[in-house]
Amino acid sequence: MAETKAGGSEGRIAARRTSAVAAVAVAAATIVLTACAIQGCGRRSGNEPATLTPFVGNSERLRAGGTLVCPGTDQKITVDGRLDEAAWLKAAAFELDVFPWRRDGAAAGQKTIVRALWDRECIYFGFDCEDSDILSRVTEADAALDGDDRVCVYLCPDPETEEYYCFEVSAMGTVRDYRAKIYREFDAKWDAGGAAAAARIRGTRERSDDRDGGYSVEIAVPWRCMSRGGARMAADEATVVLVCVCRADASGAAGGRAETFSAVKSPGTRAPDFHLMGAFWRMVLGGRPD
Ligand SMILES: [Ca+2]
Ligand SMILES: [Ca+2]
Repeated sequence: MAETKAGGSEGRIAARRTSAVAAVAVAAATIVLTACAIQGCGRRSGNEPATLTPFVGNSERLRAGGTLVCPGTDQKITVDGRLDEAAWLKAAAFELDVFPWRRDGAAAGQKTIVRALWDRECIYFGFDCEDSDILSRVTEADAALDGDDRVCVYLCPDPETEEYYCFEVSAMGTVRDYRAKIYREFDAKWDAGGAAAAARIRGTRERSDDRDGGYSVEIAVPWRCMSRGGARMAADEATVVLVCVCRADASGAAGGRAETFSAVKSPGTRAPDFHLMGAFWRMVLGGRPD
């Protein structure tokens, strides 16, 4: 269930329309894959960083061919860029800890933690991005976000078709959605009806002479906007979706707009490119909310 809070001040910028949906009942939320010890997690307020769940090893397991179990939730997720719903504490969490194309060979760039939840209406992703230099200037929906700080979710619910659905959200909450097919067949006109996204910035935008804290993003993607088996998709427990989650970290340190990419796994290409099946990994829906 998603609801977007539109408007607001800097740091709370809603990007998509409200998607009010009916209430659904409870389901048990399970995380099979995670060795997730929830410590020091509580509801936050204001602009506190959305640092929630310590966890270790999920991304490594996904790289090794493991499957991420995405817990169901019966809690309303308000898509406002704040991961302060209690449901996020039970989400499946992983880190974008691979930087496939860093020129200097350094292992680590800026930290990104991603969380995922689902209910009958939507799949939800929450991002917490450390970012010392937030660059985000594109305000027009569906415009290219190259050069802006952004996070990306690609969902492939029907692997046999190699068709997938793309959601890119900038640090200021601008959304670009499109449908794609391997390899790089893009349908920019496709629109995810009912999808919602919002972002919150901790710091300043478009200023590289100060040090920012980072930004957080919430995304809600309705199942029904995607198709599987030639029909509108409906989610159920044990549904498997292939997922690629990545981030482009823009920085202006060199006077231009350099980008550093991170993800769960490297697609193995020389040049930055996540539009390959090798960039995807498996997610299964757990804990049915009905
Ligand atoms: Ca929220
Ligand atoms: Ca940045």
